[in-house]
Parts: sequence; structure tokens; C-alpha cells
Amino acid sequence: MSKQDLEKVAANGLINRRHLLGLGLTGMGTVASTSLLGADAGLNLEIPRWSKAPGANASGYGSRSRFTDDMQRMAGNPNPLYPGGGASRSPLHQLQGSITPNSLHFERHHAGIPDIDPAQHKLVIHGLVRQPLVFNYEDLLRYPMVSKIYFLECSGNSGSLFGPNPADGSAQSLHGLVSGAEWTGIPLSTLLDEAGVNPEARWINAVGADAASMGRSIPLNRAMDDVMLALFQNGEPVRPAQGYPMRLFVPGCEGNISVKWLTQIKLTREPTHFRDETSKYTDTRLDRKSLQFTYPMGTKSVITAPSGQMKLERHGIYQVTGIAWSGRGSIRRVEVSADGGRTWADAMIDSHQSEKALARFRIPWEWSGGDAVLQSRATDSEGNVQPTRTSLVTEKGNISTYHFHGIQSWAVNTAGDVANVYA
Ligand SMILES: Nc1nc2c(c(=O)[nH]1)N[C@H]1C(S)=C(S)[C@@H](COP(=O)(O)O)O[C@H]1N2
Ligand SMILES: [Mo]
Repeated sequence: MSKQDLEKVAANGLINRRHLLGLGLTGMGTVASTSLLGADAGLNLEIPRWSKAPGANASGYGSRSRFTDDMQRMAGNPNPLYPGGGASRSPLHQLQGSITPNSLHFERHHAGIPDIDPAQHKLVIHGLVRQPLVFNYEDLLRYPMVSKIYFLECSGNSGSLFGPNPADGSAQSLHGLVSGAEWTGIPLSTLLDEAGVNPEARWINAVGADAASMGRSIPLNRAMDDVMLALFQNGEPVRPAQGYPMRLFVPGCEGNISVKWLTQIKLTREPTHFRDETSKYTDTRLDRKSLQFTYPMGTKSVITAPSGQMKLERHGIYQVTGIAWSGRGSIRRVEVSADGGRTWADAMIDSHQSEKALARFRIPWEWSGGDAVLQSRATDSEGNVQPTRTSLVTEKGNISTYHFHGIQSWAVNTAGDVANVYA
């Protein structure tokens, strides 16, 4: 196949997603000898240093290659007036697939990470129940568990895109408050059934054991659906930063209601109106009324490479890749544009497409050195289509900056610099 055979599927260089482009065609691989025996000196078959002597021994707990140490979460500066408050963001631009390694899962803490001894931690279920129950960690490990792959996204993720001017940022700094993991735990319905839900109960009220006493109210019907008490993340016990020894996990919904270090669930007729569902985590509309309990996260996608603050060093073929997710279903389609949304082509979704999980997409793109604006647009299994930034901001206003899920535009200039723009 020659370059001329590449099927252009939209303007400005997008190529049919089914093309499997070899390195030779992208111009990235170095051409070796044509000799079948490979005896040509040009192939450089010298034995490298690490092949000549045994390496390190097996170890008790693994670590990554020292050559990947630059892959780090990005944390904001600590604020002395808000001890323990803050977040760190996943390096989306460096990751592939649809699972975030636990060490790089984003974090959001309102009063730091408590150092909880599981032997002294309790989970209490009380309120409108037949019999209040107290569980310890060991008891809970004996229950049947389920494992599901889900995304988790902070409702403040991408919030700067509500701003009047595009921030100079990367996929990580602008969108890194989303991660994906396999969560294992006990369906909350199992524990609520055991306590015996009183017919008058309509809400559960979950509280964490951190110094923030994070509390959130969740409608009982949602709590009985796919909510779980998560004890494991990607196969290992949930890490302290993610809620060790246990957290609530509410699939598809704003991260804040997945209360970490969960210690109490109270069943009530009415929501509690906790601080984090009144003064914060509400969506103030243009008429200045605020919507509470806006839980599901919108249908969204982000191109993670090429992305903001990268530089394209050479003309030729790139794999445009990114992640897509929806709080209301699975991802059915991702389209990509290289001309700021005038023409679109379908990307390949090359990961599982499960409910409320990240999906990985990609499409080949030939950059010939001109200006381009890369965008992606996701559609979920319920038919929800990711809106443009303009239509989202027009509809929601920008008094509060939660739940941004508009289309991201990455401009590529003739020098190959990639930047966040409003198209
Ligand atoms: N107890 C408690 N639960 C909490 C928080 C917290 O500060 N305390 N932060 C919430 C917020 S705002 C988010 S986005 C998610 C972040 O989960 P993660 O740190 O595991 O990514 O946890 C939520 N649960
Ligand atoms: Mo959050």
C-alpha cells in the first residue's frame, strides 16, 4: 500500500480508521537492510549491555521502569488556609487503554487522606431500617462481591473551559480529574436488604471518616441499583487516597458522591442537605436558581494525543487517540474532526464498551504542516451526543463551573504547537 491509497474520510488529513498503518508508512521506523539474512551491518544486531548479565531479582512489590518516572500526577499547590484540601490529576496524555494504574488515579480530598486502621474502622447502617447494623472490615470481606469497570470523574473536571478565554493547558491539567478502574465490592443493596429498608425510606445519607466529614444524600432507588461498597480497585485493596478501607462507589455519577472512607449510611425520608450539596456541587443556572443532586456525568470525550502543550516534530501520520465516557450508558460512537468541526470521521473504538466506563478511541491522521483544529465528539448508547462548548455554555451559563462536557478543541499551528482553543 502506498500513501496514495490512504482513504481520506474527512477534511484536513483524517484517514479511514481501518487502515493499519505500519511504521514504514508513517516514516517513523528506520529503514533497515533488505538482506533476508539480516547480516548487513546496517541492522545493528550488537548485543546490548542489559543482555549480557543477569538483571535484578524478583521482588515483593513491583515498581515501574525508571525510564517512565516522568509520568506523574499533577497536583495543585497546597493552600495553608485549606489543609488537606486539593486534587491531583491523571497524566491522560501519557496513558493508553482505558484503565488508570492505581498510582496515577486522580485524587480529590477535602481534608487530606486519613490513615485508617481497618481493624478499628466501622461501617454503620441505621435510620429507617428494621435493624441497625455495624460491620467491620473482616466481616465485609466474607460477602459475595462483584467486579465492574467504571470511570470516576470529578464534577469540577474541565471546569476552566467555562471561562471566557481558553486556558493554556494540557489534557492532564485541563481534564485530568477523570480515571478508569475495575472496582470490586459488595452491592449496596445486599447490605441495605440485610438491615431491612423501612418502606418510608427514600434517601440514603453517606458520611466519610475523614476530617471533612464528607456527606452526600443519594436517592434510595439509585442506591439499590448499581451502587457498591468498594473494597478493591484494580485487584488490590482500595488505596488510602481512594478511600481505604472502603468507599461508596456510585457508577456514572459525579465523583463527590462516591464517599471515601465510608463510615455511616443513614436512611431517611428526605435528603440531609449536607454542605457539599448546598454551598458546593450544585449547578447554578442563568436565572440564579441552583439545581441540586445533578448526579450523572455528561457524554464526553477528550483527545489525549496530540493534545495541549505537545509539539508535533514532523509532518506525517499520527494516531489521534483519546478517551470517551458517559454517565448514562456505554459509548457507541466517537467522531473526530481535524477542521474545527466542519467535517467528521468515525474513530475506531478499540477497547471494551461497557456501561459507565472509559472507552479508548483512535483514528489515523496525516498532518501535512498546515493549521488544524482537532476535536472529538462522543455519542452514548442512549443517543446523547456531546455538545459543542458554545451550546453548553449558552444553555448552562457559567455561574457555576461543574459538569463541563463540551467538545474540546486542540489547535495545531504550522510550527506543530498544540494548544487549547475555543473554536
Ligand atoms: N470522605 C470523602 N469522600 C470523598 C471526598 C472527600 O474529600 N472526602 N472527595 C470526593 C470528590 S470531590 C471526588 S471527585 C472523589 C474523588 O475520588 P478519588 O480521590 O478516589 O479520585 O471522591 C469524593 N469522595
Ligand atoms: Mo470532585
